[in-house]
Amino acid sequence: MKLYDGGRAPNPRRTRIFLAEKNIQLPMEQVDLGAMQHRSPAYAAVNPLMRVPALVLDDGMVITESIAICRYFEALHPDPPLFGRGALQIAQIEMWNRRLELHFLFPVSHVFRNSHPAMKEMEVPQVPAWAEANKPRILDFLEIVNRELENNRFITGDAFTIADITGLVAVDFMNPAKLSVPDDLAHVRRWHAELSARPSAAA
Ligand SMILES: N[C@@H](CCC(=O)N[C@@H](CS)C(=O)NCC(=O)O)C(=O)O
Repeated sequence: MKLYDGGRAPNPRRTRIFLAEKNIQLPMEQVDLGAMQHRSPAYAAVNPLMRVPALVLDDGMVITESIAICRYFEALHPDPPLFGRGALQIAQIEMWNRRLELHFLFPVSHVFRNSHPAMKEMEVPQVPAWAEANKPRILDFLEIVNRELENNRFITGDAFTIADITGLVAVDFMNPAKLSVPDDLAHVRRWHAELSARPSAAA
């Protein structure tokens, strides 16, 4: 089994944090996105979408998509449960993970990819107006997250889950996108500080 990893990029990091929370160690191969290694024919043979992460199983089967890889390991190692247990909890965690992806991580990624000079080669064409259009949407969504965290330690309640991992990675990804959590969103800041202090955040 081997995990193709992508350094500081947010989606591979989601998988690494998840594995660290589960205390799972895997052989990893670094794919250097800056050197465009993920566009090489060798990596395209692993993942035709030319994105990281990708997990290759011992029989050669490939799983891509950070969350699909996490779900694979959740099924193999159910403790601690990071996708929830029971119909309601599983649905709530899925809901928040999707919300945090669609309304936070992806928009931050659009800002970074469409405005940062280092992304010129990867995001073709770069559309600066799309970067600008996403900025207010991120702030509007963070207001909702802030309200949710008013009475919750983690985004779905008392337990740390995959949704918190997506949130942590998205807040950290604001930095290279030249964005930041506004000072008045105190609950988001408190949440981010607690998530950052977990040992898995270093993954
Ligand atoms: N939905 C995929 C997204 C994978 C993805 O876009 N990965 C980025 C790094 S965070 C990548 O490989 N980018 C390379 C490129 O855009 O050319 C997942 O969750 O794994």
